[in-house]
Amino acid sequence: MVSDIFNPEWWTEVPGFKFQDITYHRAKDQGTVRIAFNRPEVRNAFRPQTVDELYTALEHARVTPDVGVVLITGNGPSPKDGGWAFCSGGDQRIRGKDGYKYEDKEAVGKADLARLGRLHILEVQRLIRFMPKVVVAVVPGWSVGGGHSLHVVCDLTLASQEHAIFKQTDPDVASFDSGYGSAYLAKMVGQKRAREIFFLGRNYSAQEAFDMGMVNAVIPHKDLEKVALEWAKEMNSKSPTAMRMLKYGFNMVDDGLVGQQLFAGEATRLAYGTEEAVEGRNSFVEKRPKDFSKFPWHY
Ligand code: S0N
Repeated sequence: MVSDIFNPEWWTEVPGFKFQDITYHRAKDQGTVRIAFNRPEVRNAFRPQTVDELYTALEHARVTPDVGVVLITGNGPSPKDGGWAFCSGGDQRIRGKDGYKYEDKEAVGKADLARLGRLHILEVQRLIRFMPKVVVAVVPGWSVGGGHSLHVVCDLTLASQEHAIFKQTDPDVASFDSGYGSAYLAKMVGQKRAREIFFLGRNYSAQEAFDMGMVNAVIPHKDLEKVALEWAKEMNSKSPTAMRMLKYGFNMVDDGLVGQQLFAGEATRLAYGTEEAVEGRNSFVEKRPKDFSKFPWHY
């Protein structure tokens, strides 16, 4: 699978998975993984299976201790017309019916009611947002609808100068991401711009998206993969603890008590490594009075 944005010599397939709708690779020389939508013939639209696979790969990256950076991108070009895409959102031929074709009325009665109409792409958004690693959207083409919201929720976005186009079609197809996709976007580009993006649904180039503040860098298409790996390598060289405390610090102001919980969880993990915490635990286990007298009340 050689392409302008994928040089197989730089990557190894992550073993143990049989994915159909995505590809999952690890960089040969660093703790970076690449998860790519692999449905270029439909501009990398996601169906329920795609979302399940994406979640599985992201969760694997989350729990792999020597992975610090996750690149999410879209394979291409389309075999039909050569078009490039990051992701065009939910597959509109299969929507709200948990994989059953919209027009297949017979199938509706047979669907698993527990999963019917499940918007589990939102679970993917939360995993990206809450995982203590840096997640980068590498946008080689269209980033549309739910695919636009995915780039918004990622920590950083790198975009192809020639082919990236950002567009929000949600109200055209009667869907609405009223969470991170819109409200968090407004934090990024401002209220008026965010409302324009959703209410008019126009196309924005990589440069326009950069000027608005929702893209970190505009990169010549042929260099997109190389530059993404350079950014990832630089971030992977930093202190993992500092990076995750920073990510949770950035998130906390917008994530309410869940944001506070994640930040506090990391703080607790750090505190457990101190002698003071060891004294607290040991005094209980050894059934003796606790003695915190040697630990100062810092000022
Ligand atoms: C991406 C666009 C702008 C590209 O336009 P372009 O370059 O002119 O190409 P096309 O000829 O339009 O497309 C090429 C082929 O790809 C198919 N295709 C493209 N996007 C989709 C899609 N999202 N779903 C299914 N097929 C898609 C085209 O049909 C075409 O196929 P052929 O060659 O066979 O004709 C343009 O394609 C576009 O506007 N696409 C639709 C974008 C869109 O509205 N997306 C949905 C937005 N909403 C969401 O994402 C919300 C999430 C959601 O829907 C959902 C997700 C999971 C579970 C449930 C839901 C739910 O809401 O119920």
